Amino acid sequence: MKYKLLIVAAFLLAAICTALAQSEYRTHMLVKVMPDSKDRLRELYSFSQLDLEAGETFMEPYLYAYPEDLLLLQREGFAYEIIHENVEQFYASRLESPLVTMGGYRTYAEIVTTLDSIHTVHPTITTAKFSIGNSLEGRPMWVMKISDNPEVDENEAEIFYNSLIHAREPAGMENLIYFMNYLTHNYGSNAEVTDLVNNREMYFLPCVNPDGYEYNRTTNPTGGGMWRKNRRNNGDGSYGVDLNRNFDAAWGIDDNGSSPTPSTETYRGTAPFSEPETQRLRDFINSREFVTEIDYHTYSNLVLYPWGTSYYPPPSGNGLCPDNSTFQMIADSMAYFIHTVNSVWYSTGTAWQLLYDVNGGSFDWEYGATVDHFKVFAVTTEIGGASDGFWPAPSRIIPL
Ligand code: 0X9
Ligand code: CA
Ligand code: CA
Ligand code: ZN
Repeated sequence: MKYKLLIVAAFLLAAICTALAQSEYRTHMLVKVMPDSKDRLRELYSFSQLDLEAGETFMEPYLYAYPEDLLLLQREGFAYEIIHENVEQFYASRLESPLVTMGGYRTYAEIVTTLDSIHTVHPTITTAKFSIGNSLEGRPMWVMKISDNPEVDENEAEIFYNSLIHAREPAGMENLIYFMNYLTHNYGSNAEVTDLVNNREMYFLPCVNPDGYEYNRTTNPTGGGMWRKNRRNNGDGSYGVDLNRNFDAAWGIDDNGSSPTPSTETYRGTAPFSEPETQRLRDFINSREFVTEIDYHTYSNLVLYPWGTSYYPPPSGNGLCPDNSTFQMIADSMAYFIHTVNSVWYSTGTAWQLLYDVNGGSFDWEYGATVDHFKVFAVTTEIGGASDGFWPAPSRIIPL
């Protein structure tokens, strides 16, 4: 009898340990994968549990790997090379001293105080920050408008800037805040800036995914956290929905551009707009008249535009939107100006041409859902190169 109880207890303990192990943060290896042909590269990308990102070359992507991922590579016969045994530690080691919060990147709380201080110093061309609603865990999603007569809804083109939909991409947020500072500091002295502020209504949402970003601060307080999704408890021991797969645009049209598996990094959620964060974004966009939008991501040195998936619009489009040439012109001009600032040429194109298929992504809905709102010329910038990775050294923030 005692023996039986002991066995039951042991099983229970094992079950609890598994549950704990699944919800606990695990560090990643940075691994270069070397498939020897394009077919094998495609095969590699078909394993949706693998967190693959751009590498130094197209044929050799980087994998942010758990130990079991290496077993998969071995089983499938992919050559690979471990670059860092613990990429979080590597990121932390090149970030600033622990005395500076998050290795030189603003925390969520610091983003909030930054918005407050911009408004305090420039009250005539900014609104006070306002919330467009709360995240799943109840954190406000703060927005600030920059324009002349900021409290008045004027007849000026409206523009939307946002960042940190992916929690491990803080260089996008620093880029967005740099631009807010640039506009407010140079208003009245720089003619181009003054013209923009006088004749546009620019809205800034620096942190689309506060729960994921705060989670990274908890697990990796000095920076380098690799959490991407929101913090939805999926009920199977896994957490998080990829917010950039949760929009109502070709949502879940295949398992290539997003994943039905909750534990994967591109999990699309249980339904389009199932997540509070995407609902807030949707309602805010529907309440305004945006003509253009940028969402800042990292990394790969790209300017991307719709469509996200190669056979959009469904059921069998060719992946090019009706405004393809306009988008090309916008993206190429952006790439041109980026080059004048930092001497890096960004590649331009649709997500599926330059990266991989994305379904349920934000810009397809922003551009395509014209029953709900204006047609938004929405683009994604992927800032920085493979050596920058997700937490570039702080000395790289200004150049980026
Ligand atoms: O996969 C993504 O969501 C983006 N790349 S990232 O490495 N930052 O995760 C690309 C998104 C393309 N944009 C949209 N389809 N909206
Ligand atoms: Ca105005
Ligand atoms: Ca207006
Ligand atoms: Zn991203």
